[in-house]
Amino acid sequence: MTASGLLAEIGDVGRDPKRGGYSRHAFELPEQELRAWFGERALGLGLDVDTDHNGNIWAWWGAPGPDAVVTGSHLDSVPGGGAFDGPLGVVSALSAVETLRERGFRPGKPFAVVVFAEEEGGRFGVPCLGSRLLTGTIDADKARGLRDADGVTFAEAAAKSGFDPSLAGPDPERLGLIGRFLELHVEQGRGLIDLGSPVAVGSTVIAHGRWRFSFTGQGNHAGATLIEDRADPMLPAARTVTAARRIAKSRRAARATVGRLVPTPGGTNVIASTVDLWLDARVPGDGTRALVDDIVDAARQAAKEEGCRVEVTRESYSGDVVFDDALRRDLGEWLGGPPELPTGAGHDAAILAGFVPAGMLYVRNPTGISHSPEEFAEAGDVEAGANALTDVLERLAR
Ligand code: HGY
Ligand code: MN
Ligand code: MN
Repeated sequence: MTASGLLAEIGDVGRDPKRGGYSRHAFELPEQELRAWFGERALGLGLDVDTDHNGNIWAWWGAPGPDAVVTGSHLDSVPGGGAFDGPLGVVSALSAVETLRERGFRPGKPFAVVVFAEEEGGRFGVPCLGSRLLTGTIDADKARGLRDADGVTFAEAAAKSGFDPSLAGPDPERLGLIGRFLELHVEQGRGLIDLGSPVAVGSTVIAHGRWRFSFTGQGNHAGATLIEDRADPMLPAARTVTAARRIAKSRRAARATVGRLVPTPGGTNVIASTVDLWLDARVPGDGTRALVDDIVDAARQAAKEEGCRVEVTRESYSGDVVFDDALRRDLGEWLGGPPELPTGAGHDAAILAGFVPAGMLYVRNPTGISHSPEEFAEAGDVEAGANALTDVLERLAR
């Protein structure tokens, strides 16, 4: 089945009627449905499927072994996300295996298709949670204690889904099997539109992190409390949002985003007692921390002036990543010299790049938009991406 056909098969899983797009979060029903779908499709291709202690699914073509060629991506989404971010890499990998089988190809090396868990951090707040656990780049106890918006911990959710959370953590044996990792992903930006090419090779991923700001004031009545008698945490929160934009704008290529802001208790006629907001900050090179420090200073100043307190917690951080040079060159040569693109989006391939030779292929997205229902890839480009992946996998797995 073509990559587009496989995408269509899951086109109705996890649709979010309120936000639009898809909400497919770790261990929730839609994601469980996608896991089952992937398992069935992989088994149908004669792959042996097993899920590791961190919730990552591995579909092996032949026996697991060292120097394995591994490809894949993720199936979870951001809230209200697009149809391609994650699934495109998974369906293209399945389609590549089917095409290689039809060509009578048999891998000369161990070969696996992998689906990483909780890449978006859409439920537990830390992106690439499955690949961070696999590689030991997150403390397993910290991971077990991560809570979703309802206060459910990762450990509780994992246990409810049949995993033993006490086993989550670094898996050096499995990681050690990977000889090369290659992730195909829809482009999240306009690079390929302007370059007129359907496919690109990934070059770098910029540093990025997430910080939680918790503002505490005095909850009170919206009508009975004079302005001068208030300690309203919404004010320093709002000032932090605008400060983040002002400060990021003053720095080359810096990005600072507040996409999530939660007042408690959240009543229309209630002055909030606390307001939590999450800052996503990204700067190429080592400028992220300095950017965040300035935003934190602005937040503290605003909190003081409004008679509120603020607590800032770093929830995740990944430094700049440059993909494996030799792999990047091979991909470029084998694909006839497509463009090379940097990205501001994080990926499991970037986590793995710290441990194994890893690379990425991007597929043109004519809207350039991602993390939104408007994310898109034309069927022709989806097939061009799947064909490119098939060709390079055949060479890597000879
Ligand atoms: O946030 C990111 O960059 C990725 O989509 N997880
Ligand atoms: Mn994403
Ligand atoms: Mn992604």
